[in-house]
Amino acid sequence: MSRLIVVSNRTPGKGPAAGGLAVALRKTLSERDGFWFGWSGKLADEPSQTAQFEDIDGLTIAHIDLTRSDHHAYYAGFSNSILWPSFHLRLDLATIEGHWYEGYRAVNQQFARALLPLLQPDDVIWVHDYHLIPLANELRSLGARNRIGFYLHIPFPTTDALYAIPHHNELMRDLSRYDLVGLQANRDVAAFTEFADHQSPSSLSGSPLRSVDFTRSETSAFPIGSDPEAFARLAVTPAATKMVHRVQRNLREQKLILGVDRLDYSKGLPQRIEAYEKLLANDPRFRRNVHMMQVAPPSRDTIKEYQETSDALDAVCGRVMGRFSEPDWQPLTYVKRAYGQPSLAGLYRLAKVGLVTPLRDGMNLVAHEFVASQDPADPGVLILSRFAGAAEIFPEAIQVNPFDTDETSEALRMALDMPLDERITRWTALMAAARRHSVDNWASSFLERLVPDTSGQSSASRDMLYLASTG
Ligand code: ADQ
Repeated sequence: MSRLIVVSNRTPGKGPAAGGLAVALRKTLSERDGFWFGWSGKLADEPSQTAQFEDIDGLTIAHIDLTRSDHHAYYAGFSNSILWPSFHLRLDLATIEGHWYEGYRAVNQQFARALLPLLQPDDVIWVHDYHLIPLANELRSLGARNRIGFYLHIPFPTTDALYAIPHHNELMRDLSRYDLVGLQANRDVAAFTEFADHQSPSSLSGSPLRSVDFTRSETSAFPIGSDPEAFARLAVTPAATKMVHRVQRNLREQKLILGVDRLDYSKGLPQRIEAYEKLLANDPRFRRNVHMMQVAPPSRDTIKEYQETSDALDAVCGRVMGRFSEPDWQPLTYVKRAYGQPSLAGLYRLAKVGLVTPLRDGMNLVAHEFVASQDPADPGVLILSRFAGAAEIFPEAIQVNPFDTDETSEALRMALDMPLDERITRWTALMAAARRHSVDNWASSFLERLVPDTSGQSSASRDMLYLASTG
């Protein structure tokens, strides 16, 4: 079996892997030879020319250091102030500084130069996420002939939003240099196809590119998932139960509504709290009988738009607290810190309602984890944004338009009043879907498509095609 090289912005650190993705890829890598390549997390005066290898909990990691200025332009700049907001259709929150593109390309070139000498001819390379769109092109221009796949964890933008991104044509040309481009949902494949069918006639850079040719690159939806069996087990471990008891002491008979997110403007947090406010305002029988907990640790907090989202959330939480709290009852707990997976699994299991209402999301693994952690005999209800990729997987959730806080408030009422038999029927279908779309199935279906047993085309003939297309 060929070696697998996983490439992502950051390499996993020591200790238990935080997210489902790290766990899944770690497992995939443990089943075959290969290594994980990426940024070490360290900033140096000079960019690393070669990678350092390290064994972390049985996983082979190769990492490089970046300079502070390259990292700023590549990560906080082009990746998270241009690509992230544009791909989430928040052009109003994008900061366009043209020079960040040079840092973004420089880091991708640095990744390619450090990775190339480590490659063997039949290695399979799997590149992750929007930070590294140009990597295949950079590797190919240095002579790499390997099968290279790319997976985009965030939504693919509409054509209009894509046109607003500086150098979008180069980025699309870069994507066409992958053998396989994996997207989260059918909606993303439709947006991608629309761009491919109606390309921008010229680039803004002044040097019009030839139209981008996708005929040698396959694009398809590979919806990511969680490890539902692991979450189901985790939710009843002593560590999870400890969290359940801790929260239950204060909740007593109140029903828990739970939100768990990174603090990010794409997650629809202020709108979610507003919907809860409307529930309490419109239906006084819920006061004292429900409690909402929002767990939202800060992320990317050097970026101004993230600080503003944090301030907006503080303000709306304060307003709801002031409006409805009584000396012996608070409607809301807002926790600005991350919890480990066992504590989260306990919280998911305790909650009667999982409120997952991003304004736009690639998939949203919290929805999967919430479903997997439920008690089959008394499951909670999932309220899900129809703009999360997960909406395609979970039609049995109560789906809402997260911008419409009246609709979300009504969904909360429905969920809190839902009889047990309907909760069980919905949850049974949701859990079956979570199992079908487990993270293991995701990784194996992507890799099987990237490296079919009978590819029908040798790497030499692919290479001829590639050279012909690039002139
Ligand atoms: P994220 O935007 O980070 O990921 P999400 O999928 O919801 O979003 O969560 C990823 C992981 O982070 C989950 O395993 C979750 O448990 C964990 N997490 C989230 N909030 C947490 C909290 N408050 N405390 C502790 N852990 C927390 C990006 C895309 C998503 C896509 C994933 C995977 O934006 O759309 O689903 O990648 O492809």
